[in-house]
Amino acid sequence: MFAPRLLACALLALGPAATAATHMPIEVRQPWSRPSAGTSGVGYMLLVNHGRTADALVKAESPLAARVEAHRATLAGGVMSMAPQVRVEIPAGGSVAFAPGGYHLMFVGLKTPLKAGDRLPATLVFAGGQRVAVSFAVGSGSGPPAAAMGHTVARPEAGAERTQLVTKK
Ligand SMILES: [Cu+2]
Repeated sequence: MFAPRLLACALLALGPAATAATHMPIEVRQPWSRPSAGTSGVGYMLLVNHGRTADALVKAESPLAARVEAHRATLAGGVMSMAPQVRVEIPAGGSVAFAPGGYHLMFVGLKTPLKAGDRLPATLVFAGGQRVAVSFAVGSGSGPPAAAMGHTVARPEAGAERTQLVTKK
């Protein structure tokens, strides 16, 4: 019979994806951004590592920017400076905040200006092999806009919860 065979095919096709979900320890919480300055934009978020081993953000890309860099801002002698980061470690069971005055993503060479209410799409790549699609909500204030609240991008965890990608427009 045709139908049961088709169902088996569908199950086979879904198999690998379901398995991959158990290897996605990183959760991205409240990704948000600010209106662009010139052709540069920023990205803030909280990276949570639910895994039992350390992981690291090693790459980021966006269809709206020429390149995306991880930076760390530090204040020394009253001068704020930014240093590019090759990788940002996230300890096992820990988290790293990307927030004003510290770590942030820098979107270089934006193809379109960002204003409050916009969304900035990006893909984050982790040392463990996980790729997470993120949609940064652009706000006008100094903290995450309402649009970023409860905007969980990826949920991991072996068994307990399924990984889900939520992309609001
Ligand atoms: Cu920067």
